[in-house]
Amino acid sequence: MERVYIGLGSNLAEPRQQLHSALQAISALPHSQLLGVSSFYLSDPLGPADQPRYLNAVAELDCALEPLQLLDALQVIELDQGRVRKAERWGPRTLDLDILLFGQRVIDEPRLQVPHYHLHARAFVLYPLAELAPQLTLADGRQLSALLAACPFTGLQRLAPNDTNNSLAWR
Ligand code: PH2
Ligand code: MG
Ligand code: MG
Repeated sequence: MERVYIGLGSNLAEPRQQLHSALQAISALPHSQLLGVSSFYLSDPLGPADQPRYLNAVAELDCALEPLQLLDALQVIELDQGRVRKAERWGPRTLDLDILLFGQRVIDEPRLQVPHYHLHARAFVLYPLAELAPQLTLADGRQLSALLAACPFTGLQRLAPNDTNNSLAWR
């Protein structure tokens, strides 16, 4: 089993429902156990500005799948929830599931780069991740706390737990 963190994002077609459905599907993944879910955060879009704000969160799991098996399973969930892959980079999407961290592994393959390439600079990833793993150290030795200190809490709005109704139910 390795400790895995998955970033969830949606800015189309009822983002809150998208995240809840995705979490249900993640909790049913084989050889995996969902351990926790961060608060949900509303975030200004990174990339093209003419798209709705995103709803973002991070999920923590123990996973005995291989990274590419997990990626396959997450892409099935994305497609099940109406994800259409478009050419536009960073354009709007119903559901995006990104493997942020996979234990202490460093993966650089065409389909998968771990740690996720922009993890260190994205407030909508770092703040929810820090709720789950404030003491985290990345494989390259960087401390999550140091990354957070360098990443202002801007364009981000943390929703109250009873607004998202998620975290504790998964523990
Ligand atoms: N995902 C993107 C592009 N831009 N912006 C926010 N706020 N949140 C996201 O999850 C996001 C984004 C591509 O994956
Ligand atoms: Mg993404
Ligand atoms: Mg993605």
